[in-house]
Amino acid sequence: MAVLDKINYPEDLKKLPLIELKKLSQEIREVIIKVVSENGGHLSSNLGVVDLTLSLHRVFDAPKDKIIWDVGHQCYTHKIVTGRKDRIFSIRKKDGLAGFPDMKESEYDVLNTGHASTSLAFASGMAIARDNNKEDYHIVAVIGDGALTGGLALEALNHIGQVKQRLIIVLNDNKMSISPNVGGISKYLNYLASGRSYIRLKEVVQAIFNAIPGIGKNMVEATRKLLAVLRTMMVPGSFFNDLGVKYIGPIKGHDFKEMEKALQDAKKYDFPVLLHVVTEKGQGYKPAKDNPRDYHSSAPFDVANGKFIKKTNKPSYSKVFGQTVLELIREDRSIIALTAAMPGGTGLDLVQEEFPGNFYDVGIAEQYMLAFAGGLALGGRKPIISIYSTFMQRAMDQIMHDITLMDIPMVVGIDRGGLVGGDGPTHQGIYDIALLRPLPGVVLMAPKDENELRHMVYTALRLKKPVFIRYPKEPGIGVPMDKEFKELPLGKSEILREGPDGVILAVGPLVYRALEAAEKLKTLDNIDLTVVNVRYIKPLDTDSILDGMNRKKTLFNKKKRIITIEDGIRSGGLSTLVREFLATGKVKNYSILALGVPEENIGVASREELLAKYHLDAEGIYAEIKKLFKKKKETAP
Ligand SMILES: Cc1ncc(C[n+]2csc(CCOP(=O)(O)OP(=O)(O)O)c2C)c(N)n1
Repeated sequence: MAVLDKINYPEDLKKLPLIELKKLSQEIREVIIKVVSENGGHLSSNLGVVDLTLSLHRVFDAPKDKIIWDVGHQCYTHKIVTGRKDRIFSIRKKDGLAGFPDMKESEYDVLNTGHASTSLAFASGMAIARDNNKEDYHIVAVIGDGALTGGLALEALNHIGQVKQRLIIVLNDNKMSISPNVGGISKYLNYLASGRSYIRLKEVVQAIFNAIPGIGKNMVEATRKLLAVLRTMMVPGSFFNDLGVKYIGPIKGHDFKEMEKALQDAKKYDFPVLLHVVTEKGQGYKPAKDNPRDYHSSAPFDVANGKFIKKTNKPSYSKVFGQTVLELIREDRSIIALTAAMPGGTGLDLVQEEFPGNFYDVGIAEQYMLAFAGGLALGGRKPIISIYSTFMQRAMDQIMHDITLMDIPMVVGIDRGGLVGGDGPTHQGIYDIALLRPLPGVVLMAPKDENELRHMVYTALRLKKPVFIRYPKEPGIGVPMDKEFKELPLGKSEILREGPDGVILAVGPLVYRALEAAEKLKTLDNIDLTVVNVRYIKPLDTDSILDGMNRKKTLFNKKKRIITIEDGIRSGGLSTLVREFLATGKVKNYSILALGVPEENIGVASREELLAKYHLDAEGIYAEIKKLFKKKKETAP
């Protein structure tokens, strides 16, 4: 009988002898590997924290004690042992378990997470609230070495060390963010984990004595004695201790006995402690252990050989973006490519390999990255950033205060703009248009396909302004790629189909879905529409709207029809821009159908399922427009 069969809740774990615990950890790894091989998901990180999670749930009493997972992508074992074992194969699927902690899903999920570095701030606030309420429970924040590079986490650490309330920080150090971790703190953690602080001290003391002329060699015995005393006085983790957070570690994160002893120990303190737990990403599955980056957010794969199951040979927008930046750097070395901890996901790893001097991975530091890019630009470099739409939200103040108000030139690729499958509400890229739209001087483009993306990056560099280019997480269309770059005239859209009955304005690759719908409307319903690839959401090509609306009169267009299609939040997005223009009075007697994402909390589903849900696939666009015209036809004279 599998040990997992008798585990449903944390109490069940507490009874297990060590031998069964080790067997359970193996069984859980097998489940995680199978689940991710089928559904896709965060493999490496989840395999890395199986033992840590089991230890936490054995030592603490959740849900009374609060265990907070930073980012939350590593929560699979936690979900398995907190009553969700039977649903684990539904993870990331429509109506299934969320891939991240979700308070609505379980009382064991203290916090909804997805964006990095929030755990310490929440833990700190909750600890103060607990103490104010005179309640008694433990608060444990589990944060990775990657998430600790985020400014928000460091701000929290700064405050936690000052207010000194009781809480436990478990630093899960696997030396990796998604890619190898970067920065001084990461180096410092490696130094602590290696136990080199004493060795280093020894080297320094010996070097000092040896450097004293004449007496150096004779002091060996004295040095030895001094080192013995210093060793007993040495406290590792001085950075944390000096901040006011007691450092405990390093602790072997796959050794249950050592971990549980350290966690029990941590419970005793009535001030903040940090347990430095060293784990290994991908533990238990060789392909993930050998290549933790590619299995970080993994596509489905064949368990037998670790090969990813490729659904298409069409290039992703991210890859095309990275390739384009690489080609541009070959011609112009003043270009600097920037990512905040996502070199692989953004395609900028191509630049990192060929031009490491023209590339910076700043860690999970989106705010810093934008301001840093501002500095590069003021100094005469040409920054090109790639950032996921959802994480760009973090850097909105830098975009406003530090970039657009000074009109500092840079190119920002907004990757995963629009509806994003799998990861759920925290990872949606649907707010970018609405956030950027009101900012003065900003140029915002969206390519209809991967070839146009190349021209946009090229054009953006030449505009010498803050330029944002938004593209989705889906395969490219598979169009042929132009060898030569060309400039796309600023603020000009592209008319792809002409018809007198109304005009569709579509954003990004939704243009192709709109074209498909328009063809079907013509063939089946004799509704003949103009289709415009918006290209520039800002500045918007209002001439194309006027042009599209002032065609010859037909049965359908007595009232002017305009349809906006965007996979972003409707309020504040393209539809709002168009409404604002129409409200100027230049167009009379119009009506607008705005297809986009309503203001609601989006559940977990694939991108295609979400597009269908919001009538943004070809079928949905067709049906919605047909409905609109049916209404019209009935009332037409
Ligand atoms: C603000 C923000 N930026 C980027 C990401 C993307 N991201 C998800 S997990 C991750 C790496 C986190 O590394 P670490 O905290 O060490 O956890 P590990 O996966 O190594 O366990 C990154 C960069 C994010 N979730 N949030």
